Amino acid sequence: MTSQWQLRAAFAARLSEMYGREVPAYTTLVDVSREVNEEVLRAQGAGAERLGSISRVTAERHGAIRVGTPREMRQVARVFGALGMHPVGFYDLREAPVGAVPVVSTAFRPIARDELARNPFRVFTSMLTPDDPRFFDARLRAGLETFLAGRELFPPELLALSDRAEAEGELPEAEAERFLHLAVRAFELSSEPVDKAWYETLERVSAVAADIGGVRSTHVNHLTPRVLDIDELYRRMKERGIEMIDTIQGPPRWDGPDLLLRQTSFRALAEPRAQRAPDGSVFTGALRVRFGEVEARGIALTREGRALYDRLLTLVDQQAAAHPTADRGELARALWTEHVPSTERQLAARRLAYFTYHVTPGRPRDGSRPPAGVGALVEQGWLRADPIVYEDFLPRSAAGIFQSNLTGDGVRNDQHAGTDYDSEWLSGAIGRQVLDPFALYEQQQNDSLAQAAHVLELDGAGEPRAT
Ligand code: OOG
Ligand code: NI
Repeated sequence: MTSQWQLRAAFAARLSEMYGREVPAYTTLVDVSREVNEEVLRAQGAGAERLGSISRVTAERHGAIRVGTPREMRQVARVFGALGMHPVGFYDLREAPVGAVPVVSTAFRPIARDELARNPFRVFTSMLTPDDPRFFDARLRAGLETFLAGRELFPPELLALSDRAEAEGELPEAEAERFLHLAVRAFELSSEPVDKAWYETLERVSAVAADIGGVRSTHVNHLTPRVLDIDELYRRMKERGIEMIDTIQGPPRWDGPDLLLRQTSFRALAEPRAQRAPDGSVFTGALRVRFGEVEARGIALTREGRALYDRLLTLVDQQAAAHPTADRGELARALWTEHVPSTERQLAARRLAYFTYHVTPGRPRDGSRPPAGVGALVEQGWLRADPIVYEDFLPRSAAGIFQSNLTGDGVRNDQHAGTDYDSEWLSGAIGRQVLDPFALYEQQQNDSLAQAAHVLELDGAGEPRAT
């Protein structure tokens, strides 16, 4: 029998193999990431594994895919459900300041601590919003809906196997093999010719819309390895002559702990794709939609921590606008240094970041009472605090990633009001509850505190309280 986590790990590995064949520059990115990770590990020792074991980090990937309709979203949710991945977080990328990104998104990922440790594979999954009048007029909307209704992304056999894996939590070997084969194939780049005129009609509105609704299948848009030093990786990719986007998205490089998520990418490559001209002839053209991305992950922030992050981003924007020649990275670094606590201890004390707490083996056993409050317990060596790694995405970075790789800006007509979507709406569309990432981290933190309280109580030492 192959369990869900084994299916997930195998799927991630095979998708990686497939994507490496399709996009060779991806393999370079993986190689350089591994090189950098090994060096960081050698230089820092155990410290390098503070936010995940090296085996987890080495295998860690996120994928990005794009679908067209709630029906396709429900289907892909079944495939990911087979892999123990749940929709977490709602991202609305339509409000991006420039460029037309007519999608709303969620991330499918494992949620339990032990599942994440086994393999944290996650997929940023975006769904087109054809009914948003800022992007699509009634005619284009109808055209898109008809086109999307007529395609099948996931064969019935794959969906049936998915349901079985989800219901039973595992698959027999032969079925597991078949499931993996069909699942990987569903995300390969299709060789079916793209209708050039239709694709271009959509592309004028939005390159993302064309990539989703202009073709009769879906494909991995990128697959992202995790690296322990993204600044070093960025340098090395440039050295190799690979054209990177201008910036590393997310928090700046600074002297404090890694926080949230930093990402960068190389530019979308022109890939040969079969196309059909209006006269019916088929030729090989080139489309530029897929790219390579890499990321460094840091500690998950609480709502308060996240609000601080968002505030600082706004401040960086304001200062950058006021000083157009200044280096954005420097501006950000200065603001971070001024406003963000530079140690894990302070981040925990100010409740800006999430940690799990564990009773230390070396705690006093002389019958002395533990102090009240988690802070004091950690301070006096009763508890150890381990940071919780951020498993999700950042809307602003995601919008940046989308935009930096679009061929044209497209158009968004802000005369119209946009269609309202939120997490609840998406839950309804998917037919599964879209989970709140903050609640998941908080739960992990609380579970660890409850566990610690239990251990201390067994020792007759009383109970740690969260305040
Ligand atoms: C998704 C872009 C967002 C990320 O890592 O933030 C993303 C896409 O291009 O489909 O992958
Ligand atoms: Ni990505």
